[in-house]
Amino acid sequence: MKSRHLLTRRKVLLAGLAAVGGLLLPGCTKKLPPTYGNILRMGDVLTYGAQRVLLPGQSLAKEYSSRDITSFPAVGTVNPGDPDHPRCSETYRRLQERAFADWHLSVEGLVARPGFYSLADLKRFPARTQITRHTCEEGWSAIAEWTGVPLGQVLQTAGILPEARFVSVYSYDDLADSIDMLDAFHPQTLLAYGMNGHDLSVPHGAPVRLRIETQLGYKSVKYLARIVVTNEFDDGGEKGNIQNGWSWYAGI
Ligand SMILES: Nc1nc2c(c(=O)[nH]1)N[C@H]1C(S)=C(S)[C@@H](COP(=O)(O)O)O[C@H]1N2
Ligand SMILES: [Mo]
Repeated sequence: MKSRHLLTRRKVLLAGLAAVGGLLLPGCTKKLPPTYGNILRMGDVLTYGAQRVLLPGQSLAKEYSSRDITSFPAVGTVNPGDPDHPRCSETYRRLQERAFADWHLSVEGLVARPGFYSLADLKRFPARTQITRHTCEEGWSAIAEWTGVPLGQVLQTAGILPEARFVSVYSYDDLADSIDMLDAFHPQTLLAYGMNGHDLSVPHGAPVRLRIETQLGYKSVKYLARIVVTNEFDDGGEKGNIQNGWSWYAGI
């Protein structure tokens, strides 16, 4: 049983490598990341192509047990409402003062029903809780329990249109990022409002952050303000990863 499994995996691997090799052939363009064509982004082509071929469907990131939960540093922005923060947000500071009672997430773009979702609205969806390892590009990792609503459920409720290809997200500390539909509808991709059984704290991205368990830590954008469904790739300009030297696709 075990060896059969291994053999199957090996076959899949070989098929996968062959397909990656064939990435540049016409007809395979959907395996290319939207950053294709920029020589500095060749890493995206390989990791995106390999993962999209080797991990067909939606294989899950490993989930842990509560015994495995570790301490978890907060990095990058730890409070966008702090006046000393270089990208301080007055709006965020006011939302924080009222314990995020006035916070809402805007869902717009290629959806049939654009609109705003309050924290209470998001908590009315069936919740998912998962204990996963966060891996930061800077070389540390940590395990926590996350609770939230799968992003795919919110997108489905908003009525995603057939031509949609990407989901862009915008944060209160003025970051912009995007993911493709496979990651947006991945069952472990959450709009997370809980961490280790508590409301998400400000240092970890209150009131709602993304959890993208299929990619490196920086894709799990904190302090969400807005989600835009698009069919055109937006690199986020100065607010995006690419101009700041990071890959758009950071699969793990
Ligand atoms: N809005 C926002 N999201 C962000 C960041 C940030 O600075 N601002 N940092 C990213 C990075 S590099 C990592 S490793 C994780 C850190 O999450 P944590 O602070 O909960 O550990 O958030 C990611 N999401
Ligand atoms: Mo990170």
